Amino acid sequence: MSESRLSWLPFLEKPVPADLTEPAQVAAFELSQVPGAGFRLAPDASLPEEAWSVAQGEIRGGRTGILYGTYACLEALKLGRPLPEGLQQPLYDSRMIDCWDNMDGTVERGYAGRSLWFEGGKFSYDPDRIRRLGRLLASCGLNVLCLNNVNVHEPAQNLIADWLPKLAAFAGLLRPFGVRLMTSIDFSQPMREDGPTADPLDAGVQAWWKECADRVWAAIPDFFGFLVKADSEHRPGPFTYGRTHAEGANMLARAIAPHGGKLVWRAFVYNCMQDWRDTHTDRPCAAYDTYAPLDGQFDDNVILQVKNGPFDFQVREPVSPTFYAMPRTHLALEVQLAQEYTGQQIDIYAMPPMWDELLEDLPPQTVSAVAAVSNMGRDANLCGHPFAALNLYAFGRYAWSPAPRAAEVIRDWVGLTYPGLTADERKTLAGLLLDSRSVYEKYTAPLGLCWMVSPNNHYGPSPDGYEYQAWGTYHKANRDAVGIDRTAKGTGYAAQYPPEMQAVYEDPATCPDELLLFFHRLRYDYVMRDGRTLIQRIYDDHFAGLEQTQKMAETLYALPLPEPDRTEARERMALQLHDAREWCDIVNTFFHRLSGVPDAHGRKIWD
Ligand code: GCW
Repeated sequence: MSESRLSWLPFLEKPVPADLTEPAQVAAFELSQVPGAGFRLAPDASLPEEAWSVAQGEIRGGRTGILYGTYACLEALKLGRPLPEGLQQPLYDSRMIDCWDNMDGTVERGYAGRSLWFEGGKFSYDPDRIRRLGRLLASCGLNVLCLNNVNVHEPAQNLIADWLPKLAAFAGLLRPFGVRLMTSIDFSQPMREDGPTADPLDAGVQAWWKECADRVWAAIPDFFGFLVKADSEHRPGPFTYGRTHAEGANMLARAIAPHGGKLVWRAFVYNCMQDWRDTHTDRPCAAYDTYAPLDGQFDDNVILQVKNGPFDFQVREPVSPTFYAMPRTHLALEVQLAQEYTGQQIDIYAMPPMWDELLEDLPPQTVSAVAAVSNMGRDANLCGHPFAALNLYAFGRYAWSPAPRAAEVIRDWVGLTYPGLTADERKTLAGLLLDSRSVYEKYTAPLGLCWMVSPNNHYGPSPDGYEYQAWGTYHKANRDAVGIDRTAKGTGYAAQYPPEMQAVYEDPATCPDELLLFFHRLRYDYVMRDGRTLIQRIYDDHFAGLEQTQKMAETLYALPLPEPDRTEARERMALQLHDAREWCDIVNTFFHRLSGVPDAHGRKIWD
């Protein structure tokens, strides 16, 4: 493993001494690594822990603030930018990375190798690499790491029991970097330990969790909290006992509240055993239906973590309506850096443009925390594809200060990561990354048509793969039409939005093209705003996506990236090209066979 590949900031390559215990010491260490940086650190107790400012060569800050200030100054120096001015403070207190690591060393939906800290049913890691990981997370402002899968597989339920000393040692490695630990827990844990029930209203269960919390916080006083996936995809939860999710979450929240712990409860609840013949159940409605009526019922230390979008991390979905429906609840936005549905770190897919669009619909103040499913693993380059680290870096930037600025963030990451490229080459790479999401969307799933991926592994095209399955993910293409009617005449999903948004989505004439088939069922001869028919637009987008991928490949091949990034990026590009062709041909053939409508430009569609 080449250690120099762990980071976008070259100074982060240096080993981290084991005896750093305080953020200020870490910051001093980092500065001492950079000749002539000329800063003085001035801890300032009057500032919030994470805030900082810089003036006249002095970085003033709260406890973790001087660490963040140090990284920001080093970044600015490296990019040849002026130092940030004024008081800097993150908008959200909790900027979380959720790792879906299992103790056997696998990572659910992991595309960057095996777990960085688990192997063979136990902890297994290089402490220096974990310190460098802490430094990397701090360098982009992230401060909470959940280290195990939300699907809690044996023996991970013991992380908060027998494994506590090891968990505490792990927490100690990240502490100097201002990163706090969280674990995913199993709601039925008292029963796994021979209790008769996990009913949240049962006094014995409440006492069990309280005792558990006391134990955890005694071992790790700055432990962040618990993350819970309940009543979702066969995980246990309060529904078993006829209790609401507010009752379930609050019971846990009360056990950890005396320690200042947070209870992060996922809102990813839907019927994953749907009969495809059932036209009344509509999966995107599920989170809102379950949680909106509970607004105001959650305790203050509960964070309700809502997936965006309402389905499940597809290439294109409308913003989740649950965000507008719960003003009296602390909501966290959950995004997925792991490219489960977006190319699995084989295809190039830069997320900032997607987040810019999200921020247009969702003012940052609508939520009070952010979380991202990690894309990290044991691969030498950390994220599988050399460019996938951009998404991790960018998430940190957006989490600290959410504002639409994809081009700037991408440009900065390219500048920090590939300082050896010329300005023109860096511009070319940044442009390629900026366009990558739109290209991927075109060859895979244009117009808001989701779920044409291969079942289970979620990579590559399979237009009917999910059509007759129980997951609630259908497009219902027939010889005349495609899409689900989610308007008032259909499933009623659009009515979950505030009226002004609903009005836009209800009418195909005002609904944005990229969401047309998410909200509407339309005939192939439906004439779009640009005068093309729907079927022609489907063909055109897929052909355009393929062509643009070919151009992207030429551009990439011509860039003198340093090794081994050059070789890795080229190898993955060859796969992406192959897969883009599969997507284009298979989806176009699928619709051509159904509709019998020829391509207006006579391009090759296979029969
Ligand atoms: O989309 C699904 C994924 C599962 C994942 C689940 C979730 C952790 O395919 O692998 O399980 O989402 O977010 O809980």
